Amino acid sequence: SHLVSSNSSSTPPMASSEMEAAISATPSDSPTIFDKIINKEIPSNVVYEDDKVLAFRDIAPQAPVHIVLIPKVKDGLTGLSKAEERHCEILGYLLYTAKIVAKQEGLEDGFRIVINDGPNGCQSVYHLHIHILGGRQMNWPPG
Ligand code: TR5
Repeated sequence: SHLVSSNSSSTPPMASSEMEAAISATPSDSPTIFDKIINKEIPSNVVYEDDKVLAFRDIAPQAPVHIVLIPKVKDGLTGLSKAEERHCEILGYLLYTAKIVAKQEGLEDGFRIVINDGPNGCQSVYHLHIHILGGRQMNWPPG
């Protein structure tokens, strides 16, 4: 017979914070928090919306203006590294919309666009998104 325990492997149990980090660091095509934001199940501070994209203020802003811009339909685009030729139209539209949002936010002195991809890119939400950062002098190189 074999013993059954809640932790039958030799790996020590994970703390819930480690579990969360591991889950968010694991690229997956599962629904993310952004689906709930798109569906208005979770409130967000929307700054731009149309039929294809949604832009809202980042909950943990890294600059005076920090906006997250996402496609409403993920279509497998968990991140830029998963882009296929069929995504070219929405990818172009996202960049164009980033410019519209930057202008709307008064970032005429310049701004920074960031797409984090995968664990090394520090991506935490696996639904493609463009960060729009501005309102201060940005640094180069980035961290
Ligand atoms: O780290 P990456 O590049 O994947 O960017 C994900 C971004 O989503 C981070 O800058 C987070 O601060 C942001 N984020 C995460 C949540 C969230 C959010 N922005 C607005 N509202 C949010 N809600 C309600 N929940 C989040 N978990």
